[in-house]
Amino acid sequence: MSYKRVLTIQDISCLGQCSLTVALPIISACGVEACILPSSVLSTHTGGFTGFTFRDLTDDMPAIKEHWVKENIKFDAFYTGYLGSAKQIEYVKDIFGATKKENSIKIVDPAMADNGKLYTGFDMAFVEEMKKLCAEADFVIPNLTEACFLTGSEYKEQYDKEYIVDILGKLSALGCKNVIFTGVSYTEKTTGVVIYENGEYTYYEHEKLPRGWHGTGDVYASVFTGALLKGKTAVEAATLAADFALECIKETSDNEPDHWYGVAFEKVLGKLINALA
Ligand code: PXL
Repeated sequence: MSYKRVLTIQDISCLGQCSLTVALPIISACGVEACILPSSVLSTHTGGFTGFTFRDLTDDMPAIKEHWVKENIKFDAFYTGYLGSAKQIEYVKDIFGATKKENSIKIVDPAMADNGKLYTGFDMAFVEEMKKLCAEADFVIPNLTEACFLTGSEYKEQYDKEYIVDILGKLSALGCKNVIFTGVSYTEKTTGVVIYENGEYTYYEHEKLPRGWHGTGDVYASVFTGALLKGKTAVEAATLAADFALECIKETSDNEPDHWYGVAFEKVLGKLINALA
């Protein structure tokens, strides 16, 4: 498998163990070149901190793209996460168009919501733009809340497979080619991920831990991206990402329970490197 180059576009939360501070080390650990385009710089993430700073980098994006075009730089894959504004989504689409190769893979994590609610600072206008980005993607990686916002579905805490399949159908109707649906939980003690690839449903179920942690969606999407680019199938990459995210949560809850704002993924990164070596 040849050496691949991924461009990941999301924010830098200076402290917070999410977005680029997670994507860059994880994709690198997978043995894949990680190029970054910071969409914004925040002093911390927005989940639980107050008074954070926010520097919007939207206006820098067209010039960065132009420079890459001038240098004839192309990417094997794109992975987008938290984007700071609806306008950025438009620029991201321009960057896809200008720097893609014939077979570049587009992975979109519509990072905008969790636990039934949009994150601070997002609105329905942003959701509308995000739908358009998802329609261009080869893989969309939503959690249940994001999938509900994208499809106008009712958010439920308890549900069955029929409910999930209905949402998957609506995501396909939006234009999402393949969906890696995270946090799908059919029983009290289990959760898992649905891999919906070329219309085929595969479910990987694992134990559900009592406490959720911030940033695990970013850890998940980063491992999925790195493993896919390293040559794993979508099912293999999705499974590996689930196992690794679970490992990160266990490590944090067992040994760093006061470390509330993110998972201590660094402590288990060696296992990911070994899994992909
Ligand atoms: O993990 C998603 C994320 C990324 N970046 C910022 C966030 C969040 C979630 O709250 O606030 C800035």
